[in-house]
Amino acid sequence: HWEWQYLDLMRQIRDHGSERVDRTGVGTKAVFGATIRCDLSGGQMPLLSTKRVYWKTATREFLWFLTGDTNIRNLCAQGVEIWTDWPLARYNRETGEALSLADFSARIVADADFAARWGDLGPVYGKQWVDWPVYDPAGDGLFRRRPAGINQVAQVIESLRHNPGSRRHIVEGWNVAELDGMALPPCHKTYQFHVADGRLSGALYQRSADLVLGVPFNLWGAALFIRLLALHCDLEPGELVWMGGDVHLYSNHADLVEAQLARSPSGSAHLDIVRRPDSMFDHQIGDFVVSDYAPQAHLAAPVAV
Ligand code: DHF
Ligand code: TMP
Repeated sequence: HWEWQYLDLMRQIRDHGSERVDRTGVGTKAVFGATIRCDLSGGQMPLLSTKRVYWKTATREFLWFLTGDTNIRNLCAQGVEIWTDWPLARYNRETGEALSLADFSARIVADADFAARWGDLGPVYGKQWVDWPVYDPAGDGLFRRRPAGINQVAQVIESLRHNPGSRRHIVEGWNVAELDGMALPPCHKTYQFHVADGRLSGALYQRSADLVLGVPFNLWGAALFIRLLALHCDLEPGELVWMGGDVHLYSNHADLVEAQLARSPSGSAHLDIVRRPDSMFDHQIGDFVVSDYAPQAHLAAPVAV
């Protein structure tokens, strides 16, 4: 079962990881460099069974990336709060208030001006994926921003369709010039796709990986990316290769790690994409149906901000 790779990595970090003081101050144990491979053929997905993973939330996040949106307002309006902590921390820091997440989120949804002022994460994933900014020389030593940037996802769809043998099917989030403006520099930073024998495989390089909270979502998102590209390029899903740089366990997840390591994988979840809109950018949450998913109980964990 593919999930043993995840559990073995978790055990490896618990037992042999280096203790590191991290940006958040929480503290981690970490290893550097790890791989998880998962076969996606037959519709199988890397959805953890040893705890419930909210795949609809992860799917909503992915669809939000595809719109190019970087404001949390559309997520909050759908009840998705996985990005709310970072704008909230900034709001409370800069105003001196102590707004709760629920109140902040409600205000983001109710008040468009407030959302525009406080809900934006900066030019994160969505922006770089579908609207990577381009500057042309204006002739006077200055540069002018093109009205529309590069849609890397659309370009990869084109290259997969017309030049499947290419080794350049890449979607990159790490825009060096814009890192300063991002709430968090991209963690799942590089995707590469690969066609062989009519099958589309994908690799994700994740520079920094919270194995407990982030990685379950990132595995799902990367597999969904492959499935959607395969659907729209008439290819069969191949394999997901996940590669982590700094892969860590936060010290305040220790109890949860023990609970999860006491469990064994059960069953294997499948995803059906039940509607194929003309464009990959026109999917809705109802297009995604998961079957054979009977996970063990959810394990709640605090997120390090
Ligand atoms: N920071 C840190 N320290 N770890 C992260 O994983 C992380 N991920 C980010 C942004 N910053 C981060 C974006 N992705 C959750 C999952 C993914 C995610 C952020 C948060 C999370 O809290 N998941 C919980 C609850 C999900 C829910 O209630 O919908 C989980 O148990 O999966
Ligand atoms: P860092 O920018 O200091 O590396 O902190 C980012 C933290 O968020 C780190 O614990 C990794 C985690 N993370 C994920 O694991 N997956 C994600 O998709 C995101 C956005 C963050």
